[in-house]
Amino acid sequence: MTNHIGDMQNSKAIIIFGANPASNHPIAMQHILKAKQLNGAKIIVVDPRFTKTAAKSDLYCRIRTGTDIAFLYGIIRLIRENKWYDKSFIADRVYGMDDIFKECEEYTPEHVEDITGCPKELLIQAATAFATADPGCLIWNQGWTQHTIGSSNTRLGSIMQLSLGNLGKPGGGCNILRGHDNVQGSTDLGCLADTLPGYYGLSEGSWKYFAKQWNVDYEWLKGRFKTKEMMEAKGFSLGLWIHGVLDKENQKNNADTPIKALVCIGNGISTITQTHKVKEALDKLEMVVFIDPFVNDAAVITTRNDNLFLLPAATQVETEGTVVNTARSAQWRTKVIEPLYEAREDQDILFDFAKRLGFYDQYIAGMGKGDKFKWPEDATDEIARSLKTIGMQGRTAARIKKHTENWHLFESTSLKGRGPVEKEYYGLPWPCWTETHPGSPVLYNINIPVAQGGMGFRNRFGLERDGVNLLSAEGSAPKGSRINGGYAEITAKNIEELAGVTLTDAEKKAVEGKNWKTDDSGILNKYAIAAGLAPYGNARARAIVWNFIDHIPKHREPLHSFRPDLVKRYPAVKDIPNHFRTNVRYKTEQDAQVWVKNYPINIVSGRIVEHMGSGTETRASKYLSELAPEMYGELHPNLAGKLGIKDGEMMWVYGTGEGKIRIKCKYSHRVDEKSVFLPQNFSGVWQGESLLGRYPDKTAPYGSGESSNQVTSYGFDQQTSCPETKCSLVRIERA
Ligand SMILES: Nc1nc2c(c(=O)[nH]1)N[C@H]1C(S)=C(S)[C@@H](COP(=O)(O)OP(=O)(O)OC[C@H]3O[C@@H](n4cnc5c(=O)[nH]c(N)nc54)[C@H](O)[C@@H]3O)O[C@H]1N2
Ligand SMILES: Nc1nc2c(c(=O)[nH]1)N[C@H]1C(S)=C(S)[C@@H](COP(=O)(O)OP(=O)(O)OC[C@H]3O[C@@H](n4cnc5c(=O)[nH]c(N)nc54)[C@H](O)[C@@H]3O)O[C@H]1N2
Ligand SMILES: [Mo]
Repeated sequence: MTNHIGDMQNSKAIIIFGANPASNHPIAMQHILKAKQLNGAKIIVVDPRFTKTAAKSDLYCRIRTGTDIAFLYGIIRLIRENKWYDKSFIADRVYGMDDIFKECEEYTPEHVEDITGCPKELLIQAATAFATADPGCLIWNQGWTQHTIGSSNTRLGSIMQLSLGNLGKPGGGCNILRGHDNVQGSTDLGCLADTLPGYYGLSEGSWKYFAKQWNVDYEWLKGRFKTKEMMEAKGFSLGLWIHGVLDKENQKNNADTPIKALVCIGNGISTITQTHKVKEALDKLEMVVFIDPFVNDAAVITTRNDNLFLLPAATQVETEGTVVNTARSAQWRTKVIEPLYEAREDQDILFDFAKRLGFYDQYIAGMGKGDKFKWPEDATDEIARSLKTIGMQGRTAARIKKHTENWHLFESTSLKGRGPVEKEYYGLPWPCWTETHPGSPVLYNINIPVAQGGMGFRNRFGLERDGVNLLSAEGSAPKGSRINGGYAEITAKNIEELAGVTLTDAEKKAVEGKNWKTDDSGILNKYAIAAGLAPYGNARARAIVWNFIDHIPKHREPLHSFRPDLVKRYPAVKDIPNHFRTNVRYKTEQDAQVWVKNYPINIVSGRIVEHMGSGTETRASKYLSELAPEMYGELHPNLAGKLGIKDGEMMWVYGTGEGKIRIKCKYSHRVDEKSVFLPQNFSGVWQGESLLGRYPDKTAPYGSGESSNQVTSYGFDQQTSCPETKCSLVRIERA
């Protein structure tokens, strides 16, 4: 999220794609409603389902799932045609907008209507309301990311904001609402298959940097991997790990080794697609461990009867440490009670794992205090020291605690503090470059100095591309900058010239061979910021990503498309070998059959307000289960009528894979006549059979139901490998 949730109150128009904050982010929704009521903001919702959020909007555009790119190009075409774009922002701060303006040509309102199903008048109204408002805020969430082209959705949305100059200003921005309370924190810390903490890559240089941060020997680290090649290769991702268990072909990408054991900590496994395959994989592994305060729903999905371990984890009120919200602000969480019964805090379980596996000393070495470390403060400070790429240096445990203790002194629409936290922003949103930096509430804002949270775009991809300068133009540096225009990322080599300083011999020695991402001394950041320079440089935002499959975002029909006639014009990419160690099918899956012939109904997938994620936690609540006790599918009465299914009757839903579910039919006008809405929050029933008897005594949830992911289709994002839960076809019959 470039801006923050309170900042939405500063908007004049808010366009929401694939998010339903009225159900899923009720706090964010309050800020959105305040923007509407107090600031006159127009609210536009683009969603295949008429949600509770849509009910509060000024304009609702229903589109077919997986067609957001066509809709966005339709908006961008209108922006170009009507000259609503921000000419100087594009000229000074963006690379590659010409290619976007060219690509949008084919997306006339009529053509967009044909692809998306949204009447062209609505597209024009939405584009007009959003593009003529200043500033306009873009919100998205999982309706955009869980697609084969999810990464293209998020890129094109951001490009739309660039074209309007809506980045770097309060009330604007690209604002993803996201999921669990610490999703941002967990990706910051490297809970990803393709990065080290802080989004450092997997190259030898990054590993060597972290060996130093963690106080361990690089050779020792390397020795933990089968080969150096594996150490530097992307791992299996959450969506794809099952293929490392089940398919010999994929194991070739994993040094010819099958995955043999799984430790699952804080994840509901029924929430990835193809749950029937997940079961197969769980059954086949040699050992499975769940670390969870509840009985993880996957533990009853598997029918293995040995080497299955449930380790009771403490809940968040029984533990302490930082969480990071979607807007990059950190908060200190204090322990309310000691863990009850046999439950143990996650880190203690992991420390014990490390002891028994023989690397405990190395595991804790980064905190630099041997066995005398203080948890979680010393770990927080290690994070602050090491994660320089996102500017975490200023986020020490002491500062974060002070912010949380004084949270009532911060103003919510600007995040600005008063009194003891004067001139700082709540939770020190990163980048927070130094221990005196206030944090950065709005990314890429050049109207304030770097020392006060300003910055341009990062210089990450070289200085020029095909003869075009990638640095930003004259006049587009943050306020108070020593250099008026663009500049490269700060290194030991250029600091003297760019910051206009002369380093002492001792300083030179301290920073030798270093850059802003690797300098432990803090000298480079200190001088850069004193000269008004962002340590990561000042460059153009890229509309063209030459190292991605699609250099600019392209509409591609879903693998299981409702419109085979459009597949020819907008085909999926070629199959991708070794995509997160898995050979992933795209074009061959799309062409395998005319899917819609046998599976004529489109899934719209999403959440309900009563339950969270797999529902493991919330379905254990008697009262929430009373409100939403069972799984269902929403069908338009006209479609249900055609299928001969009455409201409240049971129906079988068959997926394009081998999965099927037996669920209740709920008549609803929220969906169109070709779709079924399936909530994602149930588990505990398997193809018509209850699994409740498989739970250990007295641990079965109050509410249970079939998991929608039995019937979501095969498909993974072409860049990130995120499972495509949001585009699937099914067949429905009366049960
Ligand atoms: N009550 C509750 N709150 C939650 C959660 C929960 O389970 N329950 N989960 C939390 C988590 S982990 C997350 S990630 C967030 C998710 O928050 P959201 O992203 O808001 O959640 P969803 O309901 O999955 O999806 C949002 C919308 O996307 C729409 N959609 C589906 N396909 C498409 C498409 O192709 N295009 C467009 N434009 N829209 C589409 C759906 O109709 C839905 O209304 O919520 C968090 N908050
Ligand atoms: N069809 C469909 N599928 C989807 C989605 C969709 O929209 N549609 N959305 C996707 C998204 S965005 C998400 S995030 C996932 C859902 O996300 P998941 O992470 O798969 O689901 P949760 O139920 O939130 O699982 C969290 C697990 O962690 C446990 N837990 C809670 N607190 C702690 C703790 O402190 N320590 C430990 N060790 N464990 C803890 C809970 O008991 C639970 O078992 O679903 C994904 N799948
Ligand atoms: Mo999520």
